[in-house]
Formats: sequence, C-alpha cells, structure tokens
Amino acid sequence: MLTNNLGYPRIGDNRALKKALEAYWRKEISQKDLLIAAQKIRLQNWQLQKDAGVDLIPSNDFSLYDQMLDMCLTVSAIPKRFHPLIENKEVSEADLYFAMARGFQEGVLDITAMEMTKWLDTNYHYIVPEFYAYQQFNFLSHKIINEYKEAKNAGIETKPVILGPITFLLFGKEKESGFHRLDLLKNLLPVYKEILQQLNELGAQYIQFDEPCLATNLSNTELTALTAAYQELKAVCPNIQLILANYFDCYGENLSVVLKLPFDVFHLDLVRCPSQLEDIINTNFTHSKAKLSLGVIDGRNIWKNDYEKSIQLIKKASNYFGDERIMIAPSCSLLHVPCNLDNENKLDGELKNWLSFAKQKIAELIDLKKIIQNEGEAASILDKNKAAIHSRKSSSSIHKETVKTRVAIITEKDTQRESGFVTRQAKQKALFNLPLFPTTTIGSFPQTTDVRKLRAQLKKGILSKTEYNQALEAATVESIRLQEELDIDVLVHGEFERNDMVEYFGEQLKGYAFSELGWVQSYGSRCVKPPILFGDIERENAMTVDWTSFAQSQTNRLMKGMLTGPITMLQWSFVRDDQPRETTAMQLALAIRDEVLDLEKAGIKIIQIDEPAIREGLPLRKEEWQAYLQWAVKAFKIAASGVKDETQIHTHMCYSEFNDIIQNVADMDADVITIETSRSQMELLEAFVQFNYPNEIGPGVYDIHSPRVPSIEEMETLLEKALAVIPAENLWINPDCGLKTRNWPETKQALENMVEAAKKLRIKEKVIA
Ligand code: THG
Ligand code: ZN
Repeated sequence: MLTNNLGYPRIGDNRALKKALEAYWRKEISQKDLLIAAQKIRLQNWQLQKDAGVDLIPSNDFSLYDQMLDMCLTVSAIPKRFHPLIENKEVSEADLYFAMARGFQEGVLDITAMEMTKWLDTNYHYIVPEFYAYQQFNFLSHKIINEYKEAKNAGIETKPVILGPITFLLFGKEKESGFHRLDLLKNLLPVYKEILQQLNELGAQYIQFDEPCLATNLSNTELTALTAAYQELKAVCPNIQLILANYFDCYGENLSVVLKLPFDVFHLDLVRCPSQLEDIINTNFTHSKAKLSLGVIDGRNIWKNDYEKSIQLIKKASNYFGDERIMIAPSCSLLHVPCNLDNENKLDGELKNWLSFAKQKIAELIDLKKIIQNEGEAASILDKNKAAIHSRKSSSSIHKETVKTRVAIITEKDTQRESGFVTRQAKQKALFNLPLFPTTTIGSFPQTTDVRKLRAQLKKGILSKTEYNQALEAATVESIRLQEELDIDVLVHGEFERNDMVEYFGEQLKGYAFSELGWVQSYGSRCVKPPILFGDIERENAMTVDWTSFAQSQTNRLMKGMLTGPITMLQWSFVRDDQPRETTAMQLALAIRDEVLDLEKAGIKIIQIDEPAIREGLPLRKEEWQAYLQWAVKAFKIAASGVKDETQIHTHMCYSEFNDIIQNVADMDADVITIETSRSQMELLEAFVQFNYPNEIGPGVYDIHSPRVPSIEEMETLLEKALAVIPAENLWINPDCGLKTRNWPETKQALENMVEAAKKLRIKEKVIA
C-alpha cells in the first residue's frame, strides 16, 4: 500500500513566496533571487515529504503564480495582446508570465491582464486561459521537466503533476466566435505527448493528471473527447503509470466512462464523496488491474483526521481489491490548507489538538499506513487519535444548548419581512427623501499603509487601545467629510477598523478561533487567513454598532451599516465538519440578525449585508444546486428580515455570473442589490433584465480592481445602458466593489466623476419627464 500526495502548499511557511514575489515586483530583488527563494520552497516541501516517508511526492505542484497560468506557458497559449512581449528580448519568460497575470504598462505598451476566476468551489482564483479558433500550441515553458530534474538532482524521485487537457480547455474561454475550445484538443495533445515522452526518458514512473472537471456535469461530447485524449496519451508511453485525479466531488455519472479510461490509478475524494467507494465496488472494476488512490484526509479543511473512520474505508477497499491495489492520499492538493500547525503558539491547547495543517496531514498519511500495516507504534498512534477525536465530540467549548435550541425553533416567519417590496419601497422613499439615482459606495475605503500600521502598532503594544481608536475615528471623520464634499447620498464609515471582512466578524463571535500564520493562497501573492469556525456561534455583544453610530453622529446624511452575510462567513472560514453546513449557516444567520436589529435600534436606517461568496458556494453538480440555494437564501433572509419595513436592506455580490441563480437572488428580497458589472460592460445585467428583477439595483459603474480612473462620459454611457433596462426609480449608482485595495487620489477622482455622471443623468431624466 503506497502513500500518495497530490500537491503541497507553495506559499511557504511564513509566506516566503509572497514576500519574494512582491519584493521582485517592486524591483527590490533580482529575478535570480526570486527564483532561488522559489527553489528553496520546493526543496523544503519535497524534503519534508521524503523525510515523512511519502511514496508518491508531487512535483510541478509549485507555481510562481497559478497552475493554470503555468499550463498556458507550457503549451504556449499566450493571448495575442502579449505577443509584443515575446518578441522583445528584454522581457524574460518569467516577466512575460507575470505580465499575463498582472498586466503590463511600460512605455507605449498598456496590456490588460488575463481574467481571473474561482477554482471550482474554493476561495482560490486561477487565471482563465484564452483560446482562439485554429490556435496552435507548442512546448514552450519546460517547467514540468525542470522541476522533475531539480528534485531528482536533490535525490528525490517525484511524480510530476499536470493539469489534464480537458480541464485546461474547458476551464478556459473562447475569445472569438465560431468555434468551441474542445476543437483545439487535437492541436493540444502533441504537446502533452512530448511532455510524456521527455518525462519517460528521464525515468519518471508516475504522472498525475488533474481533471477536476470530472466533478462537474459533462456532456457526451466532452466525455468522448476525454476518452479519445487519454487513449492517445497512454499509447505514447505505456510504461509510465498514469494517475487520474478528480476532487471536490464524486465522479458521479461520469464514473462508467472514467473507469474505462486507460489510467493505472484512479484517485477518489472520499471526504466529499465517501459513497463512491461503494459505487466502484459495485462495478466490474474488481476485475481490472488498476489501483485506487483513496483520498481519506481532508485537503480542504483543517481538522485532524478521524483514523478509525479512515481505516474502515481503507480496509473495505483492501478487502475487495487487495492491499497492493490501494494507495492512500489526502482528498485533494494541500494547496487549500495552511502550511504548518507547529508555527501556531497562541491557539488554545484543546483546539490545537483537534487541528491539522499541511505538514500534519502528511504525518497523518504515514500514521494511517502504519496502523493498517500494524507496525510498531500503531496501537498507541490510534489511541492518541481516538482521544483527540473524542475530546472534540464532547467539548463544552463547542456545544451550546441555547444556540442549538434557537436554530431548532426557526420558523417561516423569521424569514419574511413584514410587508412585500412594493410597500417597503414606498415607505422607504417617503422617509429617506433621496434624489433620483442615489449614489453610494460598497463599504470600504482605501486601507492605506498608515491604517495597517495602526493595527500593527496596537498588536505590538506601541499604541494603546484609546490611541488606536482615536486615530481610527479621525480617519472615519475624514472619509465622511470627503463623501459629503463629493456629494454622495448614502455614506459609509470606511471600515478602517477592519482587517478582513470575515476575520473581523469572526473575531467577535463565540465559536470562532484564529491562527497567527494560517495563510492560504487566494490568488498570486495574495493570501487570506480563514478564521476557524469550531463551535456553536454566539454573538455576545454588538459588533459594529459603536463604529456605525459614531459615523452616523458625524453627518446628517444617511449612514449605511456594513455587515458580512452568513454564507460568506461560512464560505470563507474553515468550518465544522461535525454538523451540516446548513446548520452552521443558520447559527451565523441568527448572530447577524441580532446585529442588524441592534443597528436598527441605534437609529441606522440602511443596513448592507454583503454576500459576495453566495455563488461560489454552489455545489459542483447542478442536481444539488436547489438544495443549497434553498438554505443559503433562507440564511440571508433570517439575517435580514427582523427589521421594520422602513429599514432598507442592501446586499452586495461580486464575482458572480447571476444568470444561473437569478431567481434565488430575487428570493433574497434585499431592498437594494449592488453588483459587479462594469468589467463586462453591464453584460451581467442581462440576467436581471430577462428575469424582470423586481427590487432596486446598483450595477457597478466602474471597475475598482484597476487603478484606472474612468471618465464621466464613460460612466454615463454605462448608466444609459442600465437605464434602458432598469426603471429609473430602481436605479442606484455606485462603484462595483469595495475600495480597500485602491489609493486615495484614484478613489477621489473616480467618485467625483461618478457623482457628476449621476447628476447629468438626473438632469436628462428631468427633461424627458
Ligand atoms: N476576504 C476573504 N476572501 C476573499 C476576499 C476577501 N476571497 C475573494 C476575494 N476577496 C479575494 N481577494 C483578495 C484581495 C486581497 C487580499 C486577499 C484576497 C489581500 N490579502 C493580504 C495579502 O495577501 O497581502 C493579506 C490580508 C491582510 O493583510 O489584511 O490583500 O476580501 N476572506
Ligand atoms: Zn464586491
């Protein structure tokens, strides 16, 4: 029985890669220094796995930015706008690569970056490959070969990991009409063959093909392409063992096709889908020679593995297939968990004993093998694990009867506003007296280094809590004065007191804990530190009332209260695996509901409950969507529905293609929704229009992800487009997301233009009326 690892975090302990990348981009270190830092991380990762005793150690799981982007460079899928950089001898391969990820502005060249989107249902973003009709590919970047050799030179035999051709094509986008990206498969396969041949010559024994598209619904055409592709690839080098890796869900209805593919090893995510072992046992797979890689250790969450449970699955498989046909593995790449729990010194001891980060998960893999093979310390390893698992099951810091009871007695009434939208809208309009096309922002203002420094100084004890609060008050007042000067209608306080929108709330709720260094890559060099939701959620004190009331007291205009919604809290945290996600969502919803009511009591008339992550929470298979959407929408409504008709509830969503879920978005029944639409030139609005979305909408009129300041005319044009399809009395005007990643000069100029565009539109509308 071999141990198999699919991938290891590449950000490095203490975010070494992030620091090196950003120093390189700021031109503080040379490219050579960057590459040395990257190599150090790879060698450390390999050595750690080798020392632990892992049999199949991945290579090419490292990336300087993203594994999809790596593939683009490997097969030379370089969008045409970057071609001037290929011809330019001054631009190295690494700089071309970073230009594709981040855009390129130098001299006369101004090239926009490639698009980014969420990697399946994770909070990781990948670079979206761009395809053209008749596109040709060639083997350009030899990264996969070089990393295999690099490990071999260090005395470590590795299993190269490569993104499979079907996922690579399907997860990309056509940039021209008149063809389908799968048409390009025949042009793409020769590059894969060349890679296989070279790895074969170098002596590689295994290659892992990642095809997570298999966790989604595939058409017959797609499945046929899959079969054809791998028959062709297997024929090239019959001696390399090919591993098929799918994760985050079952193979599902794709299974019958999958099991006929010429792979030597099939990896199963038994954490997300334990039942597929039974499915496979029930096929004639018993008669084939292929092996199974059993993904029993959760690669998406930070809980210690329950050895007894894993052993049961492993034994079941080995009874049917025999030990030699089984590998054990984490469920997916460990990219999605932090590096090392040993680095955490401030976590509560009881909690820490329930946790496992990447390094610990590797140790668990080896433990499981020892237990199965009944080696030396097997019994004591198992006992220690049982004790930890038992302590979590029974801990009083997790289980709160009052919270459980409150969830149990939720009724339909808790999910309904007093009156329907039309009634509420009339009352709110009468009360607020806002102009036509009210202007607002999404919530956050620039988090300058000054503001971050304050937080760091508070942490280090250089600033007292009073001094810290005074400095933040000053920043808040300044932002309010600015918004008044700009003549924005509905103000925000700026969120200077917040770090991350999930972390900030988590820090104030019982049932949440925080790591110090539990960083996980979000995109490129950017990381998030997901809070750990370990227990029943209780809100003991108001979380935002002080800051919001302070802000409201500084202005006669309306001040929005800003909250993070229950689904986003759930989605961007490491959450409990000992109860359904739905239950956790309901607990979060009740906590936010209490906060909403406290804000209302404090005189706040407009409250925004952000749900940027509601779409990424969708299950990968469509047949499971409605069940999720039903409780996700319910959680939002519980949070939002306790208030009077006169209190206006806003929500905000980003990164969302709404077409699929528009009915559910309407069911959320927020009085106002602000959405990200500017990059797609209001294309996204189509869904809202076709559906005849009933409530008020603020389609973002400028892209906050770019430092570019759009002109008044540009925003007017976008607004005209919006106005063609949204009734004037329902239209709000706002940027398309929070402004925390921008700087002040850009922000001021852009908002000034935005308000001006609103005013021009009001005058035009008056003329028509
Ligand atoms: N919070 C969380 N998840 C998210 C976002 C968020 N996922 C989607 C989207 N927003 C991802 N975007 C970002 C943008 C910026 C950063 C991280 C994710 C970022 N991180 C800091 C860094 O890496 O330097 C670290 C955090 C900090 O210092 O405050 O800038 O907003 N949970
Ligand atoms: Zn947003």
